[in-house]
Amino acid sequence: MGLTLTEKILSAHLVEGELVRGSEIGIRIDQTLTQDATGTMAYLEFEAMGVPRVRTERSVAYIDHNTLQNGFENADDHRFIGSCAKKHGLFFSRPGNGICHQVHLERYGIPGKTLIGSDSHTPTGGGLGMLAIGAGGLDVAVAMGGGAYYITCPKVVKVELTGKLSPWVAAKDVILEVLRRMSVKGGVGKVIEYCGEGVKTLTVPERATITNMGAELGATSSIFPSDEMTRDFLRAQQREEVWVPLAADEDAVYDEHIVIDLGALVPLAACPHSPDNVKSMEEIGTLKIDQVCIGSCTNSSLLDMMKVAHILKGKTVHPDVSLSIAPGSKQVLNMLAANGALADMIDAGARILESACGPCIGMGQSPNSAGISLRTFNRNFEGRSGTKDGQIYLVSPETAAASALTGYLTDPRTLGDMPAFPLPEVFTINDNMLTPPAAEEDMADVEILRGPNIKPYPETAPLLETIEAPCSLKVGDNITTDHIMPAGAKILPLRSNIPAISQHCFAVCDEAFPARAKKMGKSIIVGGANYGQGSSREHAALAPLYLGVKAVLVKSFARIHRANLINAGILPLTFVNEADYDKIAQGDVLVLADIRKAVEEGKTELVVVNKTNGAEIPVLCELTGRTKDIMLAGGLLDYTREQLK
Ligand code: MIC
Ligand code: SF4
Repeated sequence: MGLTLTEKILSAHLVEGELVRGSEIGIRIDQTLTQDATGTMAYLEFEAMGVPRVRTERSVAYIDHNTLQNGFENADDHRFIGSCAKKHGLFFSRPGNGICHQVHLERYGIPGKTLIGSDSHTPTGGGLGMLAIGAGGLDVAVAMGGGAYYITCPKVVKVELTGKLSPWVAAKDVILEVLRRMSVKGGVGKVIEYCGEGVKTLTVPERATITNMGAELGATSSIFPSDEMTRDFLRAQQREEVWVPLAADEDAVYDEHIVIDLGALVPLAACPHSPDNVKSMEEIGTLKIDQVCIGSCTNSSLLDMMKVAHILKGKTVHPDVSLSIAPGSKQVLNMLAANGALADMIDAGARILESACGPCIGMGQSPNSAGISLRTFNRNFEGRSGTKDGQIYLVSPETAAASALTGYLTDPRTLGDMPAFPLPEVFTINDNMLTPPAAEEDMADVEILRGPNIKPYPETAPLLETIEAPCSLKVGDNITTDHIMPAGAKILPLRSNIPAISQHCFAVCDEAFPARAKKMGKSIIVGGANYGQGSSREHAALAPLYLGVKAVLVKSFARIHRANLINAGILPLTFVNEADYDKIAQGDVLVLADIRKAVEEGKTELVVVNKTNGAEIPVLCELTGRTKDIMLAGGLLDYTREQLK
């Protein structure tokens, strides 16, 4: 029986377990990446483990999220991460060098390698044929120290692409179509593998747009084969030597099969407030817009920017629209400057932003009151733009640029003939903003530079004998990590300070939650389906930990958030019968009797007693050998320290 590409890479990296769908496996990690908003915690955790130098083939620390520097906090974080990178053997991508996923694709990605990153869009590397996975900071810290990364052996979905995209229809429309079909929870526990004749028609940056936004499916990862297109891209990046051909076997067996005819696709948009609320321009109808933002790790490649510049050239942005553009990396920005495309954008009235995440994570450029904003990004969750009533539509760069000129959501196919946009023969290479680490013999002399806002990891404790605690919060389905631990210009600077950031926990849903939880001392959160979707931010587990949350009981979890809860020593529980969700109200006192003993004995079916109304609620506590030990120890940090002893 043939193997899928995912199985080939997994089996070449397997260090624990067997490749049996649904069982836990440990894999060796070749490369890691961190960004600054999750990175400070990751390096504090790495320091706490006591490993002097990273043991991966390549680890890179990027600064791209927190670049507003509205106060000393961000700048202190940059300095701290830079000094950690230097001391512990990592390359450091300085602020201004670009968005982690874009730069990693350009300069470091290698087909067939494994990459984990403390950012949910790490699967961007799948565009190069890497098995690239988003993870919590602590998992990345362990991998930097040479430890394995543990996942549930995924199912593999075959997405067969046939035909060729029509002019002005984009890679973004491909992934929006996949989201329309599979939904934001359709990818949980799965790797999405692209194949078929249509693959050959897509360049690496286009493939990367598709694998990037696979994160919004809840998928473990997404991957393309490594072929001649991959080779062309690596050659143009002057890295052809790392190319290897990779593909699934002809007779590989998949768990699901989807066929997409590229030629039949039309421009699409994800409507507020979910990336799977996908509609065609026709279905949406007339939509007057206030703002357009182009950029983010999904759509900020040179090819995307060249298309945008072409559309804007010689025109003026509509008087009612504010257009901002953030090219994804220094390489992209530099090439746009050299070839004149940047001048075309500026001339049309675009507001050029630095190469960073920017508005995608609410760092500036919030829309006006109830403003309608078209964005080439990957997430349009409520409140993420920085305003609660902003209406965000996710579209391709082509649709965004065409609409910026008309003032209305506009089908880019109305632009007429589309010229060819070829990949350059050579990209401009200058890695001067990627600082190498200190040589091994100089490591000891490097001083770690800490600022006053950088506080230690919150206190943990081994799993209690019995948990008796009130429900401090009850929420519905599809709660995102942007609900649990919002980001944006005001809150993001507190990422290195858990006591301070915890005061904003669940601010989008219930501003009184932090004070209530703290007052209760111990508490339990109850939620619906797909709880914790979105970001990899472990702060969505560390803030509840700090506020005394002992367990989270929901209908179902998103993958990374569930892992982050376990890593923080918070018990993840799911309802056996989803209808039992109605048997708990906020404030009810819940009891998990002899929970420690039950976990020690590996019991998975437990009962939560609602002391307030007497209901007995069966719940699942699915912890395997290793996650069981992590939970008993009080979290991954304590567990790893014990292991290292
Ligand atoms: C995001 O897109 O939500 C982020 C900000 O990049 C996060 C990471 C973070 O919260 O720092 C992610 O996707 O993991
Ligand atoms: Fe940055 Fe946005 Fe990409 Fe997250 S999704 S890494 S915030 S550009």
